[in-house]
Amino acid sequence: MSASLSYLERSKLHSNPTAKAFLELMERKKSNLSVAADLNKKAALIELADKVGPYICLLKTHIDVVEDFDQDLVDQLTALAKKHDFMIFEDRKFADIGNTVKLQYGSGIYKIASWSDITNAHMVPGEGIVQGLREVGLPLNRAMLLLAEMSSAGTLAKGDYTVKTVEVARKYKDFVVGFIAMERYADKEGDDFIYMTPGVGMDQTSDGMGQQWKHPREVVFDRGCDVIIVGRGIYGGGRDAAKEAKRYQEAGWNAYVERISK
Ligand code: 6AU
Repeated sequence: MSASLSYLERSKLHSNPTAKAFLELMERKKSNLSVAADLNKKAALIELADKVGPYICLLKTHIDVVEDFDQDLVDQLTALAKKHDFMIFEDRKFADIGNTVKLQYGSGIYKIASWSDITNAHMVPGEGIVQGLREVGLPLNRAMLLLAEMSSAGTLAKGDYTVKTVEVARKYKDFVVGFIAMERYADKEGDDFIYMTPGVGMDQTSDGMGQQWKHPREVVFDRGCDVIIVGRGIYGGGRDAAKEAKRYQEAGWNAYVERISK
């Protein structure tokens, strides 16, 4: 059912303030594009965020690959998020016991919970990982995605693993607002999960290292997902990142409009 509703209508179904604000932002900005900014220099990351900022709803970071990370990077990214009206998703892929992920999320060098609106986690350790992250994230109004599936060839996140992941998400809906997934699963009464899908590219289908890229229309229209996550398709190979971001924004948004109008 959720797949046929607008992002704005769905924002009203969420109690998590970040999920609500994120769905409103998508509608306001006409963007379901997240850029995966996998760059290892602070200046390059800031430059990319500023260039693609007008076209995205979400900037996805891997903060631990930045060689010259400092608090100023976080300050500049959060200022750009305000300037261009996007949110930040640190793609940390937590994967440890509850007590450890609490420390990894809230402290250390990166203090992810202090600046990242959304983060994600694997379900490998069991539901304690959600409990630990939720303890830190909920008081800060943060939101989380569970990795229910992956885009890479040979992924073990499938079948029963995916089904169990969705069950855990339903238990902690105040914090787990969606999934990293390759397709939308059957909605149950009361479900409204946000589906974010990596492995999106319009010009190539594979990177030779297991990544598998699909077209935005296939992801949003055919598979019913909500957010396209695009990295190298936008900034790779000397591409003009702003131009490509606009192209992906239009492709993603058109597929969404087509989906909710059918
Ligand atoms: O478009 P790309 O292939 O350059 O970048 C894809 C981005 C990378 C991956 O770490 C991430 O998406 N990713 C994820 C996420 C977002 O959790 C899961 C997955 O299954 N595949 C994947 O590529 O930053």
